[in-house]
Amino acid sequence: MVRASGDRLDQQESGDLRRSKSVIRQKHDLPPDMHKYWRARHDLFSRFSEGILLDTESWYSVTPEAVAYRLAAQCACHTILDAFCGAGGNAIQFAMTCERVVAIDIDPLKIALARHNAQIYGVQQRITFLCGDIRDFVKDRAQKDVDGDLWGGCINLNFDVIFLSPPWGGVGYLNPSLPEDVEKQKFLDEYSLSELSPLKGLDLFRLARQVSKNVVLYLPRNTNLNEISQLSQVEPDTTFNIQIEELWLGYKLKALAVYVSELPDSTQD
Ligand code: MGP
Repeated sequence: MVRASGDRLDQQESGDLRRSKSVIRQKHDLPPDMHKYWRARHDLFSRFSEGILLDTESWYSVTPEAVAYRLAAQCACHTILDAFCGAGGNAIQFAMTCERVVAIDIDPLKIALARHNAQIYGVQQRITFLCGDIRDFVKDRAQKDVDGDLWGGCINLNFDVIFLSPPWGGVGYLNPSLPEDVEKQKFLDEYSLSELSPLKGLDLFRLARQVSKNVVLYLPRNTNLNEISQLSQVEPDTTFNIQIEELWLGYKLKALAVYVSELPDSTQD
């Protein structure tokens, strides 16, 4: 079911969220191997102490605020789609550089958290939150005579940019498991785009291209660069410009941003 809203959470919803067992309110609600994320809480959200709420998955997958700030500067445009918004770390920053943000997540809890967190930053009015599957959103957009009221009236919007920060398969992404028949080589710990979910990297890119000419992916720092370059071959008749940016927080590399845009057709004068 799709529910759209940029409005404030009502008091009951806010209360429900605070009482939810899935929301982590203190360090010891996290497993010991995740305490490092608690220690980094003010890097994740500088306004953490004002009441930011996260569930377990968001603790390890939210984009740290300074990184989200950089991505938002790079993605500044009129209308942006955040296809896997999670607890809202990126959407909040996009709301500061873009006129309109549409933020989708399949998990209703993530949408409630993102709306709550956006309220703390005072940007909830610039974000339309939609609970649903990005694959359904794209499918619905492709329908002929699509009902314009679908997906909170966002179904027919022109998106200048689509941003994708999908699940990477959990905290073990730096040590991907390998098929037994693979011999030990030097770069065994490279991350393959085929480990992304709910779609493998190339399929995710194909899906994103149906929404916008400009696709931005937030990927593991150990992603195989050859696989990223294969994005350029997904549409044989289109020439792409692909830029890969290392996203550092202090002295630590956190992730890669991959910016893909279309180059003009040089055969047309
Ligand atoms: P990390 O490597 O788990 O943490 O995630 P850390 O503390 O930087 O690494 P360490 O080397 O000090 O142990 C780094 C960043 O990757 C996080 O801040 C998230 O923004 C991002 N990230 C991590 N995971 C597992 C995911 C994921 O599944 N999806 C997305 N979109 N981002 C993730």
